[in-house]
This record gives sequence, C-alpha cells and structure tokens, in this order.
Amino acid sequence: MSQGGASELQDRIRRAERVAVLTGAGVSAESGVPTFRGTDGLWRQYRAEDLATPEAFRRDPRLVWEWYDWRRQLVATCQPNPAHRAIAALERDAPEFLLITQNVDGLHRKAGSVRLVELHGNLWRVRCVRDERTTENLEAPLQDIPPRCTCGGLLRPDVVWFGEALPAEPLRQAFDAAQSCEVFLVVGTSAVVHPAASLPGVAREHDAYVVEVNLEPTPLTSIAHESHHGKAGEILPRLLSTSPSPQPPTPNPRRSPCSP
Ligand code: BJW
Repeated sequence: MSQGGASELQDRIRRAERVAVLTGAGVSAESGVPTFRGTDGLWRQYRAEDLATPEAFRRDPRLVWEWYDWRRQLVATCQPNPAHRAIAALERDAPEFLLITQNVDGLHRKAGSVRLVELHGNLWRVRCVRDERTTENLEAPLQDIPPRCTCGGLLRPDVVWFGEALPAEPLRQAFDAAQSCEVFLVVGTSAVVHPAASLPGVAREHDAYVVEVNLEPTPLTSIAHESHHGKAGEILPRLLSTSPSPQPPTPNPRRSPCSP
C-alpha cells in the first residue's frame, strides 16, 4: 500500500486531466477570518439559529445584519494566505480545474482563482428579498441597518443559510467535477454541512484520488487516500510544489490496498 505523499500527489496531478478542490473556512483561518466550528469559531459564540437561517432574518433583520456587517468589516482587512495562493497556482497548471468553495469571504478570487464556484454565496453581494435583484459592493460599514433596495424591499446578504437551497448551477458544476476528476483535494472543512460534505465521497466513488488537508481528523479522513494534519498555509505550498516532501502524510489505515 502506497502511503502517497507530496510526490505521489504531484505525480497524480501532473497526469490528471481534471482536478477539483473543495475548501472550507480553515483555508482562510491563517488570513484572520474566523472559522465556524473551531476553538474560536463563530458557532462557539453565536447560535446559527439566531443568525444564519431565513427564520432569524424574518424575525430580526437588524440583528442578522449587524452580525454580517461586523464580519464584512473584519474580512475587508484580511488578505489571501499561502494556501489560497497555492490553490490559485494549481489552477494555472491544470487543464480542467474547478475550485469549489464554501467560503463567502472572496479571498480565493483575491488570490487569483478564476475557475471557482461559491456554494454558499458571497459576503460582498446582497439580494433584495422582494425583487431578487443582486448588488455587489455595498459599503461596509453600512450606513443604514437593515439596508433597503431601491424598490423598497429589504436587502439580505446573498449567502446560503441553513434550510436554504444552494445555488443550482454552482451545485451542478460541483457534483460534475466530483464525478469526473482524477484528483480531489479537500482543504480546511469540518465536512459536516451538506450537500458540500458529500462531494469528497462522490469523488471517491468515482475513483478520484482524495487528499485531505486539515488541522485535525474529520469525517472525511477515513475515506481519503491521504490526510495531512496541520495548517493549510504551511502544508499546501509544500504539497503542491515540485520540491520533495520532507514529511510523509498520515497513512490511512482503512484505505483499501486496491484503491487507486
Ligand atoms: C484548518 C485550519 C488551518 C482550521 N488549516 N485546516 C444531509 C445530512 C444532514 C443534514 C443535512 C443534509 N442535507 C442538508 C442538511 C441540512 C443542513 C446541514 O448540513 N446541517 C448539518 C450541519 C447537520 N444543510 C443545509 O441546510 C444546506 N441546505 C440544504 O441542504 O438545502 C436543501 C434544500 C433543497 C431545496 C430547497 C430547500 C432546501 C445549506 C447549508 C448552508 C450553510 N451555511 C453556512 C453559513 C454561510 C453564510 C455565512 O458565512 O454566514 O455556511 S454555515 C457554515 O458552515 C458556512 C460554511 O460554509 C459551512 C461549512 O463550514 P466549514 O467551512 O467546514 O467550516 P468549519 O468551521 O466547520 O470547519 C473548519 C475546518 O477547518 C475545521 O475542520 C478545522 O479543523 C479546519 N482548520 N484552521 C487547515 N489553518
């Protein structure tokens, strides 16, 4: 059984026609963006039910907007880190590539990623609840909370809250990529929020080589061919560069000897 490692992954990426990457909040942690479920995660301080559901917004749009305005101001000061840049560089070398992000912070784009889908929306876009029109670049901090559309309807952040459907076309592209890629890289997600969390399993079922990078084991660790535990900003540049890896990955004991 091969233990994989940077050289095995690099070799597979070199030979691959199609590469896909799924990212979560952990990829932006080293940029200073809080995660949701980590030690200092947002859901440790705030209840998702109060802030990230359509019911919460209907009940108290001002409270929800105050929270999002605070996050927008925080993210506005953050810059991409080496993990974002390593993923952007990977895209430049791959014939077919899709970055599937659950993040709403826009840092992948800022790092130069182009072929990407934002499954949970974007913090910098707002949508009118009445006429559904979206607008970018609303100022932060907001002048009026909650902000209103020119039609008079309430504006909401154009992000996906619990119980809401993910945007159809990005979701279709994400599942297509998971089903057709040869290498599927998963970075900095706790892999508990569906349907995004199903994508690595779909990739694995379709014979992709699945590699996880995370501070700690996740529900995906048992299905990944390789799991690398540590900071994405330190691991990814090494893992995706052409220089040999000084550290072997944690081998997955449950990996089948016949797996690709
Ligand atoms: C590092 C690191 C470093 C830290 N380096 N690593 C199937 C089964 C069970 C439940 C469901 C299911 N299908 C649907 C559901 C319900 C629900 C769900 O999944 N619930 C579970 C939590 C139980 N899903 C939904 O409701 C979704 N909608 C849906 O399915 O709709 C169906 C429908 C169809 C048709 C009509 C109507 C409905 C929507 C989910 C929306 C999620 N929204 C949020 C908020 C977005 C906006 C905002 O930002 O405010 O998305 S919640 C939050 O979680 C955010 C994230 O994108 C998402 C995932 O979190 P992520 O990215 O994994 O972050 P963390 O914090 O959890 O993990 C960080 C990881 O990084 C950790 O593992 C760290 O160790 C690691 N890390 N530093 C490397 N330096």
